[in-house]
Amino acid sequence: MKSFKLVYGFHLAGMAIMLCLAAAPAFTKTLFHDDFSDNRLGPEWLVGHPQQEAVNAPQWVEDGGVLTQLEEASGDTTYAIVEDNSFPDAIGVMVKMRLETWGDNDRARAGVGVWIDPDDNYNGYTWLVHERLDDTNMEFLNDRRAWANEEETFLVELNTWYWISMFIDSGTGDISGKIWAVGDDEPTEWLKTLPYASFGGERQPTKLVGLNGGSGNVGSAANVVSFDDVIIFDSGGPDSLTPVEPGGKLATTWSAIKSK
Ligand SMILES: [Ca+2]
Ligand SMILES: [Ca+2]
Repeated sequence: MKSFKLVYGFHLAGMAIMLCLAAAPAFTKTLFHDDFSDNRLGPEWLVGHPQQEAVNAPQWVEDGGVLTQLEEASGDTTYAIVEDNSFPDAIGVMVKMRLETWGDNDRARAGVGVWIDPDDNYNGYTWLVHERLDDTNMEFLNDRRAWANEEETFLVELNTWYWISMFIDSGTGDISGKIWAVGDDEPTEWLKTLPYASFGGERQPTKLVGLNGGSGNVGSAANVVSFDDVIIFDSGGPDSLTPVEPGGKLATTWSAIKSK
C-alpha cells in the first residue's frame, strides 16, 4: 500500500508539471548579455574565424565599456560571434550600436546577424545599416548570396547610440528587424519582416549569433563601429525591453542575470 501511494503521488506530481508546461506562454528569456564592462574580450566571443576576402582582418577591441571594430577597411564578413548550443532555432539579438566613421559605399555595413554557419564560411542572415545613413539604408542580407532589396529608411547619425534588433523564427519562416535611438521608446512593430527563404535561399538554423562590424575594403567604405549591451533572447523576447542610456540601470540589472 505504501509503495502504491508513492507511485500514485509521483504520477500526480508529474501530471501537474506537464499541465503547467503545456499551459505556459511563450518563454521569455535573456539567453546572453554582455555589457563589455571588464575591458577584456572573453573567450565566449569568436572573432578569429576565417574572414571572407580577408584583405584586412577586423580588429575587435573591448575598451571603455564597449566593443569596437576598429579596422576601417575590414574584409567581408566581419562578425564577432557568440555560440551556445542551448540557443533555440527561433532567436533574436539586440544591441546598442554607434557608428564612428562611415563612407557611403555598397561595402559599408554594420548590424547584427543570426544563423551564422561555420560550414559556409561564417555566413548567415544579417540586418544592417547598408550603403548610406539617410535613405533606403536598412536592409536584410543573406550573406554572400543576396540582398533582400526591400530597404527601409531610418536616419542614422554618426557618434550616436541606436538599438538595432532582429529576430528569426523557424516556426513562421519570418525574419524581422528594427532600429531606434537609445532613449526613445522601442517601436512596438518591426520595421521590416520578410520570409527568410525569399532572398538567397533558405539557410538552416545554427547556434551562432553575431555582431556585424562592417566591411569597408572597397572604395570609399570606411566603418568603425562600437557595440554595447548585446542581448540574445528567445521567442518570448528578452526579460526586459526597457532601454536606458549606455552605462545606465539596464547593465547593472542584467549583469546579475546570465552574464558570461
Ligand atoms: Ca568582456
Ligand atoms: Ca558597456
